[in-house]
Amino acid sequence: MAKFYATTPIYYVNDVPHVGHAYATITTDAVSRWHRLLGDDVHFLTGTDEHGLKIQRAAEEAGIEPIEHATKTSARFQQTWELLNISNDDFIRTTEDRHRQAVQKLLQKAYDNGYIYEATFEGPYCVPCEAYYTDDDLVEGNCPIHKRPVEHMVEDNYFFKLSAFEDQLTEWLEGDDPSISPTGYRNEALGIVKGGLRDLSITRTSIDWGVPVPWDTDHVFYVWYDALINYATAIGYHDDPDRFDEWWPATHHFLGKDILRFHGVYWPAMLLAAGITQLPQLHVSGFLLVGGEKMSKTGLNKIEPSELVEDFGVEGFRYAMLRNHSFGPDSDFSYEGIVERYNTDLANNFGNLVSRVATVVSKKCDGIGPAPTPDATLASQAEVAYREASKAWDGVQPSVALEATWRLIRETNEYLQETEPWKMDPGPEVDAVLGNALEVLRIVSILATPAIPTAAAEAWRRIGLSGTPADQRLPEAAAWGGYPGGLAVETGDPLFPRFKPSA
Ligand code: ME8
Repeated sequence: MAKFYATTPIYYVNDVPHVGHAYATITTDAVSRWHRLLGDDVHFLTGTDEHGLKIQRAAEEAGIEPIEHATKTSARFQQTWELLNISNDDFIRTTEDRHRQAVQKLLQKAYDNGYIYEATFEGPYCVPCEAYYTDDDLVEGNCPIHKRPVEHMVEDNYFFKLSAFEDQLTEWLEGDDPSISPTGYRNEALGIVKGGLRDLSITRTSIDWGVPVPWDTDHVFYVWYDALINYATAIGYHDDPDRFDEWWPATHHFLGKDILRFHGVYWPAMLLAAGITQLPQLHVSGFLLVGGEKMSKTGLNKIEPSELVEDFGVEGFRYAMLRNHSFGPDSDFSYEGIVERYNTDLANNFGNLVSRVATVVSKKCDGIGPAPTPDATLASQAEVAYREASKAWDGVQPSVALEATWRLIRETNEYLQETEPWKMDPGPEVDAVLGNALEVLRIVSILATPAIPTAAAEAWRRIGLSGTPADQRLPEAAAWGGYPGGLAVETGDPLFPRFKPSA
């Protein structure tokens, strides 16, 4: 069985989850669910990044210990992912013992292999980034990302010989494997490597909120070098090497473009330094923007995922996030965009198709769903939808996959509009039309499962099928003709009631 190990970034606990985090996690969840449909053995990891100065200061401001602060906020992330029906198999916190041990083991290996040395470091530091910059990186003396003043720091610390990996990283990035997608981000990482790599300061003595350096306990590892290792920790790097060896080659990191440098340059070099030569695949998204600015918890545009769930339901929110934002480029986020998408695709198209078909089956076929016909036009349209959706999910393009799926729904609504089964007399003609529409609903329920698993399962149940669409296996389950006919079809409340913004 093919393996698929999917990871989200682990989120900082200095503040609560926002829509940008939800976007990253929902995308990873949907792609993981797609791989489960393919029958892959999936391991899906998310978690929280709890060390570093940023967290230490946030805790000080709140007047509590860092661990207390981290535990509270980490719980907020876990609750949000539960609310959003995220199917993660594990949730890692970097303050866990399993993680401390893995960090120490991996970096000790890099040290033993001669890739870590001690020196004094001095330079501008941005606390929100948790990163040192050079004077050249700064924009008018400010952090290039946060546009805020930096702090001047002087520290004795350990350095990682990043400069030793220029050739290996270039080879990896230029190689045949799609190491980083979309390609623009691979080129960006390549540009960083080709621009020349300086060694990195990877430890701190100025703070103690971190993982101690095993060979010199006055130091803790700087938060990023601790954080990246979470991906190795969770699959047994420290305590179950066989498990690690099984999963590691199937690693897919999902991340935003803000942390490309860490994942596409530093992390692969750290792995190589520790003797891990198989490098992960990266899937990089752009930012959701509000009024042209990156959406964040500190911006004016702060919107909590739970507020959107209140208005659109879990699946309305999930669907709109996946469908409205093409994975890769920056994308404008708007509330109105969700309203429009929800009403058009979920209420008017999918929801309407489910109710319409059930109602006509109840009137014309005594509530018993007929079987589809083999030569229906819809059969070839369904085949195209499957082919396109499958290619798009494999290539981490949820918006394209859902568009292909919803095209089939629209085509089926049009088919009903043209054939008007509600005007037909009971008999073989109406049976054929409704059987075909039911077969589309069966296929669509499977294809929509990564985005809207609960509504898809409900549609599946209403047309009389047993089990759930998530239990089906692709590609076989998408083949035309799977709806057996003779099943009791249920009418019910609208799956997605039309949303009317309150005045
Ligand atoms: O960087 N649009 O954590 P973080 C789209 N702890 N995605 C967004 C977004 C937006 N406006 N804002 C955030 C960290 N994200 C580190 C990661 S991993 C070893 C350590 C998403 O809490 C996006 O995926 O700042 C981004 O990369 C991630 O949240 C950063 O989350």
